[in-house]
Amino acid sequence: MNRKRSRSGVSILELEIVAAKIRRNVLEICRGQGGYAAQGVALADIAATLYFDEMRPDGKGWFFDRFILSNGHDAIMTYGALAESGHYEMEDLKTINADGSWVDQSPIEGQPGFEITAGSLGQGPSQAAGLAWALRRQGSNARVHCLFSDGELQEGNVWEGAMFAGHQRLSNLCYIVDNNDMQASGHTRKIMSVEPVDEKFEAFGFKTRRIQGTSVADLLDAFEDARATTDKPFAMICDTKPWDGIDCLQKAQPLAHFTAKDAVKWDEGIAEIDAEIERLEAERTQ
Ligand SMILES: Cc1ncc(C[n+]2csc(CCOP(=O)(O)OP(=O)(O)O)c2C)c(N)n1
Ligand SMILES: [Mg+2]
Repeated sequence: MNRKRSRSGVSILELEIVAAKIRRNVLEICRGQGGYAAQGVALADIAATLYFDEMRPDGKGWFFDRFILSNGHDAIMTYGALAESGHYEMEDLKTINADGSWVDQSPIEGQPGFEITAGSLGQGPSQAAGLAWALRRQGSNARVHCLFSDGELQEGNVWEGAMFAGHQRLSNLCYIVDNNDMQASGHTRKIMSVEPVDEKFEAFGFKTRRIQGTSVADLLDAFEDARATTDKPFAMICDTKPWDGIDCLQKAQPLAHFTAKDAVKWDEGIAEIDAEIERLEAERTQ
Protein backbone atom coordinates (compact mmCIF):
# COMPACT_ATOMS: atom_id res chain seq x y z
CA MET A 1 0.00 0.00 0.00
CA ASN A 2 1.42 3.34 -1.04
CA ARG A 3 0.92 5.68 1.93
CA LYS A 4 3.26 8.42 0.75
CA ARG A 5 1.02 9.88 -1.87
CA SER A 6 -1.81 10.94 0.42
CA ARG A 7 -1.54 14.40 1.91
CA SER A 8 -2.64 13.52 5.45
CA GLY A 9 -1.03 10.09 5.72
CA VAL A 10 -4.27 8.14 5.28
CA SER A 11 -3.86 5.04 3.09
CA ILE A 12 -5.40 4.44 -0.32
CA LEU A 13 -7.28 1.49 1.14
CA GLU A 14 -8.80 3.65 3.89
CA LEU A 15 -9.95 6.17 1.31
CA GLU A 16 -11.44 3.38 -0.81
CA ILE A 17 -13.41 2.21 2.22
CA VAL A 18 -14.64 5.77 2.85
CA ALA A 19 -15.64 6.05 -0.85
CA ALA A 20 -17.62 2.81 -0.64
CA LYS A 21 -19.41 4.10 2.48
CA ILE A 22 -20.21 7.36 0.69
CA ARG A 23 -21.73 5.31 -2.17
CA ARG A 24 -23.84 3.48 0.38
CA ASN A 25 -24.97 6.79 1.93
CA VAL A 26 -25.95 8.10 -1.52
CA LEU A 27 -28.15 5.07 -2.18
CA GLU A 28 -29.73 5.25 1.27
CA ILE A 29 -30.45 8.97 0.86
CA CYS A 30 -32.01 8.57 -2.61
CA ARG A 31 -33.92 5.32 -2.28
CA GLY A 32 -36.99 6.89 -0.66
CA GLN A 33 -37.74 9.65 -3.13
CA GLY A 34 -35.23 9.19 -5.97
CA GLY A 35 -32.46 11.66 -6.80
CA TYR A 36 -29.19 12.24 -8.64
CA ALA A 37 -27.84 8.98 -7.29
CA ALA A 38 -25.81 7.85 -10.32
CA GLN A 39 -23.65 10.99 -10.12
CA GLY A 40 -23.26 10.74 -6.34
CA VAL A 41 -22.08 7.16 -6.65
CA ALA A 42 -19.61 7.95 -9.44
CA LEU A 43 -18.15 10.91 -7.57
CA ALA A 44 -17.65 9.11 -4.26
CA ASP A 45 -13.90 8.57 -4.73
CA ILE A 46 -13.40 12.24 -5.55
CA ALA A 47 -15.42 13.14 -2.42
CA ALA A 48 -13.46 10.73 -0.22
CA THR A 49 -10.13 12.08 -1.47
CA LEU A 50 -11.16 15.72 -1.15
CA TYR A 51 -12.94 15.65 2.20
CA PHE A 52 -10.88 12.96 3.92
CA ASP A 53 -7.40 13.83 2.70
CA GLU A 54 -6.87 16.85 0.46
CA MET A 55 -8.77 19.63 2.22
CA ARG A 56 -7.09 20.72 5.42
CA PRO A 57 -9.20 21.19 8.57
CA ASP A 58 -9.81 24.71 9.85
CA GLY A 59 -9.54 23.75 13.53
CA LYS A 60 -13.23 24.63 14.04
CA GLY A 61 -14.72 21.42 12.69
CA TRP A 62 -14.87 22.44 9.02
CA PHE A 63 -12.31 22.99 6.26
CA PHE A 64 -9.56 25.54 5.72
CA ASP A 65 -9.34 24.79 2.00
CA ARG A 66 -12.45 25.58 0.02
CA PHE A 67 -14.83 23.55 -2.09
CA ILE A 68 -17.22 25.14 -4.56
CA LEU A 69 -19.92 22.88 -5.95
CA SER A 70 -20.96 24.30 -9.31
CA ASN A 71 -23.37 21.60 -10.49
CA GLY A 72 -25.87 21.96 -7.66
CA HIS A 73 -27.57 18.61 -8.30
CA ASP A 74 -24.31 16.86 -7.35
CA ALA A 75 -24.95 18.03 -3.78
CA ILE A 76 -25.80 14.39 -3.25
CA MET A 77 -22.04 13.68 -3.42
CA THR A 78 -21.38 16.31 -0.76
CA TYR A 79 -24.23 15.01 1.40
CA GLY A 80 -22.88 11.45 1.16
CA ALA A 81 -19.43 12.65 2.23
CA LEU A 82 -20.59 15.02 4.97
CA ALA A 83 -22.77 12.29 6.45
CA GLU A 84 -19.68 10.10 6.62
CA SER A 85 -17.68 12.87 8.29
CA GLY A 86 -20.46 13.45 10.84
CA HIS A 87 -21.42 16.94 9.63
CA TYR A 88 -24.92 15.84 8.54
CA GLU A 89 -27.33 13.22 9.95
CA MET A 90 -28.49 10.48 7.60
CA GLU A 91 -32.02 10.71 9.04
CA ASP A 92 -32.22 14.36 7.90
CA LEU A 93 -30.68 13.64 4.50
CA LYS A 94 -33.15 10.85 3.81
CA THR A 95 -35.93 13.48 3.70
CA ILE A 96 -34.42 14.97 0.50
CA ASN A 97 -37.09 15.69 -2.13
CA ALA A 98 -39.90 15.12 0.37
CA ASP A 99 -42.51 17.85 0.85
CA GLY A 100 -41.50 20.15 3.72
CA SER A 101 -37.91 18.91 3.97
CA TRP A 102 -35.18 21.49 4.62
CA VAL A 103 -32.68 19.29 2.76
CA ASP A 104 -32.40 20.92 -0.64
CA GLN A 105 -31.58 18.84 -3.67
CA SER A 106 -29.63 21.82 -4.92
CA PRO A 107 -28.63 23.83 -1.82
CA ILE A 108 -28.29 27.55 -1.52
CA GLU A 109 -25.32 29.60 -0.37
CA GLY A 110 -24.84 29.42 3.37
CA GLN A 111 -26.16 25.92 4.00
CA PRO A 112 -23.26 24.23 5.83
CA GLY A 113 -20.76 22.88 3.30
CA PHE A 114 -22.13 24.90 0.37
CA GLU A 115 -20.47 28.17 -0.62
CA ILE A 116 -22.65 29.23 -3.56
CA THR A 117 -26.18 28.82 -4.90
CA ALA A 118 -25.62 26.46 -7.77
CA GLY A 119 -28.99 25.32 -9.15
CA SER A 120 -28.42 27.49 -12.19
CA LEU A 121 -25.52 25.69 -13.81
CA GLY A 122 -22.26 27.08 -15.17
CA GLN A 123 -21.53 29.65 -12.50
CA GLY A 124 -19.14 27.89 -10.13
CA PRO A 125 -15.89 28.08 -12.12
CA SER A 126 -15.97 31.88 -12.37
CA GLN A 127 -16.97 32.27 -8.70
CA ALA A 128 -14.19 29.87 -7.67
CA ALA A 129 -11.68 31.86 -9.75
CA GLY A 130 -12.83 35.07 -8.06
CA LEU A 131 -12.51 33.46 -4.63
CA ALA A 132 -9.03 32.11 -5.42
CA TRP A 133 -7.95 35.55 -6.62
CA ALA A 134 -9.34 37.22 -3.47
CA LEU A 135 -7.71 34.69 -1.13
CA ARG A 136 -4.35 35.15 -2.85
CA ARG A 137 -4.73 38.92 -2.54
CA GLN A 138 -5.44 38.55 1.18
CA GLY A 139 -2.25 36.51 1.61
CA SER A 140 -4.12 33.31 2.44
CA ASN A 141 -2.63 30.02 1.30
CA ALA A 142 -6.03 28.28 1.25
CA ARG A 143 -6.68 26.30 -1.92
CA VAL A 144 -9.94 26.47 -3.87
CA HIS A 145 -11.43 23.38 -5.51
CA CYS A 146 -14.39 23.59 -7.84
CA LEU A 147 -16.38 20.64 -9.17
CA PHE A 148 -18.38 21.10 -12.35
CA SER A 149 -19.82 18.90 -15.07
CA ASP A 150 -19.34 18.23 -18.76
CA GLY A 151 -22.80 19.71 -19.38
CA GLU A 152 -21.64 22.95 -17.80
CA LEU A 153 -18.75 23.15 -20.25
CA GLN A 154 -21.36 24.17 -22.81
CA GLU A 155 -21.92 27.44 -20.93
CA GLY A 156 -19.97 30.59 -21.74
CA ASN A 157 -19.43 31.73 -18.17
CA VAL A 158 -17.24 28.65 -17.53
CA TRP A 159 -14.78 29.85 -20.14
CA GLU A 160 -14.78 33.43 -18.90
CA GLY A 161 -13.76 32.10 -15.48
CA ALA A 162 -11.10 29.88 -17.03
CA MET A 163 -9.72 32.79 -19.06
CA PHE A 164 -9.45 34.93 -15.91
CA ALA A 165 -7.85 32.09 -13.91
CA GLY A 166 -5.28 31.45 -16.66
CA HIS A 167 -4.49 35.14 -17.08
CA GLN A 168 -4.08 35.61 -13.32
CA ARG A 169 -2.06 32.38 -13.01
CA LEU A 170 -4.21 31.27 -10.07
CA SER A 171 -2.12 28.36 -8.86
CA ASN A 172 -4.33 28.07 -5.75
CA LEU A 173 -7.25 27.02 -7.98
CA CYS A 174 -8.10 23.43 -8.93
CA TYR A 175 -10.98 22.68 -11.27
CA ILE A 176 -12.42 19.15 -11.09
CA VAL A 177 -14.51 18.18 -14.12
CA ASP A 178 -17.06 15.37 -13.89
CA ASN A 179 -16.60 14.25 -17.49
CA ASN A 180 -19.32 11.60 -17.58
CA ASP A 181 -20.56 12.01 -21.16
CA MET A 182 -24.07 12.63 -19.84
CA GLN A 183 -26.31 15.64 -19.60
CA ALA A 184 -30.02 15.97 -18.88
CA SER A 185 -31.28 14.62 -22.20
CA GLY A 186 -28.60 12.20 -23.37
CA HIS A 187 -24.92 11.72 -24.17
CA THR A 188 -22.92 14.95 -24.21
CA ARG A 189 -20.88 13.76 -27.21
CA LYS A 190 -24.10 13.48 -29.25
CA ILE A 191 -25.82 16.68 -28.04
CA MET A 192 -22.82 19.03 -28.25
CA SER A 193 -19.37 17.54 -27.75
CA VAL A 194 -17.10 19.26 -25.24
CA GLU A 195 -13.97 17.32 -26.16
CA PRO A 196 -11.02 17.56 -26.10
CA VAL A 197 -11.60 18.92 -22.57
CA ASP A 198 -7.96 18.75 -21.44
CA GLU A 199 -6.65 20.54 -24.53
CA LYS A 200 -9.24 23.28 -24.11
CA PHE A 201 -8.15 24.04 -20.52
CA GLU A 202 -4.49 23.90 -21.57
CA ALA A 203 -5.24 26.55 -24.19
CA PHE A 204 -6.67 28.72 -21.40
CA GLY A 205 -3.40 28.48 -19.42
CA PHE A 206 -4.08 25.51 -17.14
CA LYS A 207 -1.96 22.52 -16.30
CA THR A 208 -4.21 19.52 -16.84
CA ARG A 209 -4.41 15.91 -15.94
CA ARG A 210 -6.90 13.40 -17.29
CA ILE A 211 -7.71 10.59 -14.87
CA GLN A 212 -10.20 7.88 -13.97
CA GLY A 213 -12.47 9.62 -11.49
CA THR A 214 -12.96 6.41 -9.50
CA SER A 215 -9.25 5.70 -8.95
CA VAL A 216 -8.17 6.95 -5.52
CA ALA A 217 -4.52 6.44 -6.52
CA ASP A 218 -4.97 8.59 -9.65
CA LEU A 219 -6.80 11.23 -7.65
CA LEU A 220 -4.08 11.45 -5.00
CA ASP A 221 -1.45 11.82 -7.73
CA ALA A 222 -3.46 14.51 -9.46
CA PHE A 223 -4.05 16.51 -6.26
CA GLU A 224 -0.34 16.29 -5.49
CA ASP A 225 0.44 17.53 -9.00
CA ALA A 226 -2.05 20.39 -8.53
CA ARG A 227 -0.37 21.48 -5.28
CA ALA A 228 3.07 21.27 -6.86
CA THR A 229 2.00 23.49 -9.77
CA THR A 230 2.91 26.96 -8.61
CA ASP A 231 2.61 29.07 -11.76
CA LYS A 232 -0.82 28.27 -13.21
CA PRO A 233 -4.24 26.90 -12.31
CA PHE A 234 -4.93 23.20 -12.52
CA ALA A 235 -7.74 21.27 -14.19
CA MET A 236 -8.38 17.65 -13.31
CA ILE A 237 -10.49 16.01 -15.99
CA CYS A 238 -12.16 13.05 -14.30
CA ASP A 239 -13.61 10.51 -16.70
CA THR A 240 -16.55 8.88 -14.93
CA LYS A 241 -19.62 6.86 -15.82
CA PRO A 242 -23.01 7.10 -14.15
CA TRP A 243 -23.10 4.61 -11.23
CA ASP A 244 -19.32 4.05 -11.55
CA GLY A 245 -18.49 1.73 -8.66
CA ILE A 246 -21.79 -0.20 -8.59
CA ASP A 247 -21.91 -2.60 -11.54
CA CYS A 248 -25.47 -3.88 -11.11
CA LEU A 249 -27.01 -0.40 -11.20
CA GLN A 250 -24.81 0.68 -14.10
CA LYS A 251 -26.09 -2.30 -16.04
CA ALA A 252 -29.69 -1.59 -15.05
CA GLN A 253 -29.67 2.09 -15.97
CA PRO A 254 -26.56 3.15 -17.95
CA LEU A 255 -27.80 6.68 -18.69
CA ALA A 256 -29.18 8.01 -15.43
CA HIS A 257 -29.38 11.78 -15.13
CA PHE A 258 -32.18 11.61 -12.55
CA THR A 259 -33.10 8.31 -10.97
CA ALA A 260 -36.77 7.95 -10.10
CA LYS A 261 -37.39 5.98 -6.95
CA ASP A 262 -38.75 2.96 -8.85
CA ALA A 263 -36.16 3.01 -11.67
CA VAL A 264 -33.60 0.73 -10.02
CA LYS A 265 -33.43 -1.94 -7.35
CA TRP A 266 -31.77 -0.01 -4.55
CA ASP A 267 -31.38 -3.15 -2.43
CA GLU A 268 -29.26 -4.81 -5.12
CA GLY A 269 -26.94 -1.81 -5.25
CA ILE A 270 -26.64 -1.69 -1.46
CA ALA A 271 -25.86 -5.40 -1.35
CA GLU A 272 -23.08 -4.93 -3.92
CA ILE A 273 -21.63 -2.08 -1.89
CA ASP A 274 -21.85 -4.04 1.35
CA ALA A 275 -19.90 -6.89 -0.25
CA GLU A 276 -17.29 -4.37 -1.42
CA ILE A 277 -16.98 -2.81 2.05
CA GLU A 278 -16.59 -6.27 3.57
CA ARG A 279 -13.88 -7.19 1.04
CA LEU A 280 -11.96 -3.94 1.63
CA GLU A 281 -12.22 -4.22 5.41
CA ALA A 282 -10.93 -7.79 5.27
CA GLU A 283 -7.97 -6.52 3.23
CA ARG A 284 -7.32 -3.86 5.88
CA THR A 285 -7.11 -6.40 8.68
CA GLN A 286 -4.68 -8.63 6.77
C1 LIG B 1 -28.31 27.29 -16.53
C2 LIG B 1 -29.05 25.99 -16.44
N1 LIG B 1 -29.55 25.44 -17.58
C3 LIG B 1 -30.22 24.27 -17.52
C4 LIG B 1 -30.43 23.64 -16.33
C5 LIG B 1 -31.23 22.36 -16.26
N2 LIG B 1 -30.36 21.20 -16.02
C6 LIG B 1 -30.28 20.62 -14.80
S1 LIG B 1 -29.18 19.37 -14.74
C7 LIG B 1 -28.79 19.56 -16.39
C8 LIG B 1 -27.75 18.67 -17.05
C9 LIG B 1 -26.42 19.30 -17.18
O1 LIG B 1 -25.43 18.38 -17.55
P1 LIG B 1 -24.54 17.62 -16.45
O2 LIG B 1 -24.43 18.52 -15.28
O3 LIG B 1 -23.33 17.15 -17.14
O4 LIG B 1 -25.51 16.43 -16.05
P2 LIG B 1 -25.16 15.05 -15.31
O5 LIG B 1 -23.91 14.47 -15.88
O6 LIG B 1 -25.01 15.32 -13.85
O7 LIG B 1 -26.35 14.18 -15.59
C10 LIG B 1 -29.52 20.59 -16.93
C11 LIG B 1 -29.44 21.02 -18.36
C12 LIG B 1 -29.90 24.25 -15.15
N3 LIG B 1 -30.03 23.69 -13.95
N4 LIG B 1 -29.21 25.42 -15.24
MG1 LIG C 1 -22.52 15.22 -17.17
